[in-house]
Amino acid sequence: MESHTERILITGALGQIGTELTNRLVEIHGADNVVASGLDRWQKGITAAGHYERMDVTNTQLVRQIVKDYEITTVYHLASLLSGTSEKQPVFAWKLNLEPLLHFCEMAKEGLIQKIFWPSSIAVFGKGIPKEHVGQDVVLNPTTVYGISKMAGEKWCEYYFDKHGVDVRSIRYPGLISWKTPAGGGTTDYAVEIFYEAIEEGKYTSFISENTGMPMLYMDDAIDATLQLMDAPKENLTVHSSYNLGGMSFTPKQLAEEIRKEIPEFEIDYKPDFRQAIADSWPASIDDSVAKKDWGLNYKFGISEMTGDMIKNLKAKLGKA
Ligand code: VAH
Repeated sequence: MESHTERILITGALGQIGTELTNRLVEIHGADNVVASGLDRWQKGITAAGHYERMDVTNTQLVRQIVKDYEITTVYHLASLLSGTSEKQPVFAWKLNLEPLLHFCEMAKEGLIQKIFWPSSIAVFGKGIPKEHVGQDVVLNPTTVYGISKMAGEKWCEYYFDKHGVDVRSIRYPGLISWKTPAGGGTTDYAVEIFYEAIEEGKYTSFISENTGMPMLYMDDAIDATLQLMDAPKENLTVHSSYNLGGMSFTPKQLAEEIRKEIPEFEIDYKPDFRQAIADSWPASIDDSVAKKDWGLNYKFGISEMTGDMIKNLKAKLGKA
């Protein structure tokens, strides 16, 4: 009898999203049905997956072999360079952020895999649109390497759905904040670093200016949203590029004020760097009503709940409880 068990491959499994998504997928599907992969050597304790493969996602032959060997049905393809890093390595960013996605879509077209999740980003938005409450279907005019690569990836997702019925699903994540994995070269990662510095040094120099609002999301809500989208009946989905997801919007100044409620002596100053121009090109807030309608997107963490949870868990992680 055909098995209906999902066999899951996660690329970028040791990254910011991958670390937490892997553990949640193991809880749901069992360790033996989850294959974590990454460039790093096996890092015991980071991931609960039953299998780990050291895999360069740009090595298509190796990826195909792993998909076949483990009889993978579902791929969470997270491996990517983020915005800050991509600006420094545009050609490699294009290769890494696009080619593996294309190959996974080809594998799905061939019937080798059944379902794909791929993260896009609010970085696909750029010039010529309002800064606030940006809608699902506005013109995409990214001005960063990362945003251009994510816009192209969204077009490939839409193409493979329209032409070949490939079940590839995607979310335009805002900045993601978590305590389990350190920041990874993103423009929004000031909102991760600030917590480490607040706890360890009592002060932080932000590379984003004080009144720059950006859409942000706590990782718990990001993982919940990802699993909600992947569990949604295919016929309910009306977006086949990538769903807007807005989370909460705040500025470095507002976040610092929240941190001071837990660490009163915390001090912040501002020295914007090259990432300020990236942040200025992005919206300050997002309209995610289509995701709420299609697959029931909701949130549990606002800025206060997130700040409290981050500081509690980071203090324990850093031995400062
Ligand atoms: C970045 N954290 O800063 C990512 C995200 C919306 C930004 O895609 O590059």
